[in-house]
Amino acid sequence: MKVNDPNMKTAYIAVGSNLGDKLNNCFKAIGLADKISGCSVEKKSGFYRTEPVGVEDQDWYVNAVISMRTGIQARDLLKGLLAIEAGMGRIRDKKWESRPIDLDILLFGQDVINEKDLTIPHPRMHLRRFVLVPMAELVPDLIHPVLNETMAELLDGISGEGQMVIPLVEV
Ligand code: A4P
Ligand code: MG
Repeated sequence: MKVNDPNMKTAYIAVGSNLGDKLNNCFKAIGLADKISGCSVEKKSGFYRTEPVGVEDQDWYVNAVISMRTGIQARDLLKGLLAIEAGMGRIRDKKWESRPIDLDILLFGQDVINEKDLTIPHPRMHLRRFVLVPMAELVPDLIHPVLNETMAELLDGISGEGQMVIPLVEV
């Protein structure tokens, strides 16, 4: 499939890790995402250290967002991402809530999908600084297809309480 094929869409994927070598896990997952058939990674946000949201007693996460050009269906992209998660394993961990990698589809073009195993836009993306800070960095003017606000506006509208997001400076 050609890169400028009009059937191709831009998908935004949230990348997160709070187990093991978190930054390296994110790099590895992004490299593998680029190999999903019919897809290529286009842009990457910076990486951030982020306070765990909605869970008690967890280690801080490393989070980022990537954009992908994709000519496949959202459902097939999800399959590819779930295979990467499975391949990167949770083998040495006993509590499955922490994980070496989490890959969520945030947006898939301007598509709105409400299926049993797939909800797009991601139902919690607009509430989360660990998603909106990297999204506003990458595409501040991109409009959320349901809420009709830009990423920058959504970020402005949420409280930072309990949601620290700190740029990670690589050493
Ligand atoms: N699924 C439905 N819609 C989607 C979608 N848009 N993208 C289904 C990906 N998957 C989607 O996912 C469970 C199932 O959701 C998938 O099999 C798919 O069919 P999962 O990733 O195994 O489960 P999860 O991540 O534990 O659940 P969920 O609901 O995705 O959790 P969240 O809401 O993503 O929260 N704090 C910080 N700072 N950073 C984080 O990254 N992440 C979470 C996880 C909590 N707190 C966090 C972070
Ligand atoms: Mg998830």
